[in-house]
Amino acid sequence: MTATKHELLRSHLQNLIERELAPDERLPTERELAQEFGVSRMTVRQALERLENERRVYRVRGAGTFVARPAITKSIELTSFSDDMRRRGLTPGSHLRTAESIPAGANVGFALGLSPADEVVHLERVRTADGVPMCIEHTYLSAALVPKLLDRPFDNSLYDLLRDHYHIRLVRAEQSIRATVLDEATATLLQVPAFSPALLVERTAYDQRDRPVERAMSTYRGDRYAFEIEVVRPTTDGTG
Ligand code: 16G
Repeated sequence: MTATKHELLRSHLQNLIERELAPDERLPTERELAQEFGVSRMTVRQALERLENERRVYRVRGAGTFVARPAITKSIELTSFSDDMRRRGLTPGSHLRTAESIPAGANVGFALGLSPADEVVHLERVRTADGVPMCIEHTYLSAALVPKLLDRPFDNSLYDLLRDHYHIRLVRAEQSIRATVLDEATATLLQVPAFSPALLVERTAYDQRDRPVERAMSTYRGDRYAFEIEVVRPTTDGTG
């Protein structure tokens, strides 16, 4: 019985958010919803809190609950270099410098859940935006998951290739960003002076089955690249 009321309330709210109301429009009050669905205000509040945590609504103290704008930013999406550049209005490019099959070694093996002797595919690519080098990328993929990758000529998006040929969709990643300076060889590839500042981004990306598929080290030139990261304050107070 309660479950049914609960479900009705949820689907009603969903419908309001997705179809009936526009962003920034106000939802009915907790009291109105409680009355309409014959549930306690606490139940309504919990449903709204859940939607708030999912960032589908936002609440303004003393004013009510409002439909949130769909917020899609780089920080909450796992994007590829190609996606990132296109979004900035630039044309992504790639020069493949190395493509080889090698033993994983301790660090990459650890990240990919392999033993050090297991084979990985290593790709080294200079990534460009409108033809300008932006980043040097070393990518390691578990060889068992991408058979014959090295036989495929590819000079575009790795993530597209993984999706289209291997049915691997990368859905989440653990990532760290560190400041660094470029050694001479890397600086030459990026066409900047040696010892220029750079950002080193290390990523372990997981597929839809939560298998670690990719370990990547991307070195971005510091003068041309900024990471935009959205941070959200957790909502805990339950006021409305
Ligand atoms: C990004 C990823 C890299 C991935 C690449 C795929 C970071 C720090 N790195 O550069 O791990 O291999 O995108 O891009 O985000 P692609 O699909 O354009 O080849």
